[in-house]
Amino acid sequence: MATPLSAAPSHDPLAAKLTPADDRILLNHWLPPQEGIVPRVRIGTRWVSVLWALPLAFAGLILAVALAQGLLEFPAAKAFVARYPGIAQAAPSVDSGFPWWLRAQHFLNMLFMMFIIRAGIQILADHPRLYWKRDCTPGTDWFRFQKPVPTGRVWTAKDDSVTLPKWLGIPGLRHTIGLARWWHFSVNLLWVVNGVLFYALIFSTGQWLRLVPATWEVFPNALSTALQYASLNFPVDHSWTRYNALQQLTYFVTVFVAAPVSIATGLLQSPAISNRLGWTGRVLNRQVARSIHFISFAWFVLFILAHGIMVFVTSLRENTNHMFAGVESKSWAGLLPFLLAMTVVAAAWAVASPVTIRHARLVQHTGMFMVGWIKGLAEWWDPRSQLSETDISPYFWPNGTMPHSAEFDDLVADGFKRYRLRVDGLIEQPQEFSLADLRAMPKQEQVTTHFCIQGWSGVAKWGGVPMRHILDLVRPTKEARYAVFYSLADGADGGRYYDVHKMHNMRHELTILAYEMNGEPVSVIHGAPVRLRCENELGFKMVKWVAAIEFVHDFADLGAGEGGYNEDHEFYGYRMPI
Ligand SMILES: Nc1nc2c(c(=O)[nH]1)N[C@H]1C(S)=C(S)[C@@H](COP(=O)(O)O)O[C@H]1N2
Ligand SMILES: [Mo]
Repeated sequence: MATPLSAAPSHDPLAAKLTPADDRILLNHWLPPQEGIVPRVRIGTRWVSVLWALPLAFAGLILAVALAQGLLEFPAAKAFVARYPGIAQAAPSVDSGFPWWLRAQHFLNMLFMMFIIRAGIQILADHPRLYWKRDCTPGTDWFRFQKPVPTGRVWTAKDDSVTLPKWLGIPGLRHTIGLARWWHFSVNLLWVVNGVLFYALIFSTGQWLRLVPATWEVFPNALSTALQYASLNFPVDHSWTRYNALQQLTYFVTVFVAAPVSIATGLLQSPAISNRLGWTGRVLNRQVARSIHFISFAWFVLFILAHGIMVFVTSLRENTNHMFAGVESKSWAGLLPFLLAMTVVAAAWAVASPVTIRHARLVQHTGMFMVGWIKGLAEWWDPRSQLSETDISPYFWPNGTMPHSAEFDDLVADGFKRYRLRVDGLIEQPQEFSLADLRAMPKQEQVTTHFCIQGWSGVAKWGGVPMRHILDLVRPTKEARYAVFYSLADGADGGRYYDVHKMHNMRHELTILAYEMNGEPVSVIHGAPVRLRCENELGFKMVKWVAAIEFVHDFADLGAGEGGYNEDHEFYGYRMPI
């Protein structure tokens, strides 16, 4: 039988166990640095360092030059190049030059990409492995810059994260995914707005004719251009009016393939979106999406490198005149604006990490202001997607800070017989439930994917009490706007782990208090005796080892007031369905 509590205590003792958190990253409290390794790619059963790409590319380039020069001695090859000089006859020309808006957008794109790419690498460093399968079983990764997963000990996803240099990642410290995500998503939004405007403007002005191939002859012409570049006898340049076919194809892929693919595969990594999409979300599951996202990132990096080099080696003066001054001339008009633009990018590059470390809370709040509303909208989606038992992952990464207290050890020792889940706060019926009480309630089972913010995922079957049932029993008052879940365990930085959810999140069909995982009582590592499952959120919102649930009107006075332990201490957002 549930034990009614006479009245909600005026001051919650668990709330007193929360810790305030600093608004900056305190280096001596933060997860200590850990080196990764040089990135490796798995080919069959062998792990090959990506550094091999350097000598291979060098050898490949020399070979390409030799081959192209040799080939162009043949009359047939010469005839081919004469017939397809690089720009198709039928390719339309654009005679409005490079208007100011196009030049401004090009500059903004460059600035935004610097943030997006660096913050993206930081996010990857929080789980420095890529997989094709949703399960993330150790050993099934195809790319990693971390050693193999150690065996014979609990190795959490947090243990697995690695440090990046501060000039590369934003902000470069280990496990700063919370802050990196604010940068990545906020700047992504700006980048998407810039991109949508760009699409609208190029299609309404005829500038699109530069980018979209209009004839099949683009392919032989692209081959011909590649041959000419490789022979070091560069094709004639008419980029003021028309790009050569190779250039056009590359730009086309970047603007119309890589960019949309990046956006789609980014969004598909979100629990709310992936779960909502059903079949698509299953085929393009989080790890497939994450791997493709990485490949399109690699395309962007190679493109930027090649593009940058070509700007210099073809004609820096003419190219910068086009893109930074909007003139077709041999003057120096574009050089100064170009250098200014590069200075702005370099300055932003230099300050991004130090500013983020010093003003972490500001970065968090700015990010919430920029993209928090989009995340909030996605939270309203019912996470309908359920999988079947055959989908259950053979391995499920553990994560978080395990309980270390005599209180918890005592509970484990007697099989949680003395465990009580306290439910109080703004409800009509404050009460305590034993594990037996919970087991006697209606049981719901669900096979779902877990999405950890760090990037890994795993499928398990969870069994427990629907939160809807608990709500019916305790009857929250009208004032209750949030449910606070307190853990029996502390968080990484001391003070109780806790997390806050909006009420509507508690009414979702798949929100349960789980006491079973894959048909067995939940293990201590995974949250015994009871852990929350809230399938439209990222993993950190699902408190393990739940001690109490309190219904409140506001969470500003709890901990540092951000709505949860990781929100307070690691600068995450409290609504995280994306
Ligand atoms: N009490 C508590 N709950 C927690 C955490 C924690 O550190 N402490 N970590 C969270 C994170 S980040 C994740 S991804 C999931 C991991 O659940 P699992 O260990 O069952 O995979 O638990 C969440 N719940
Ligand atoms: Mo997580």
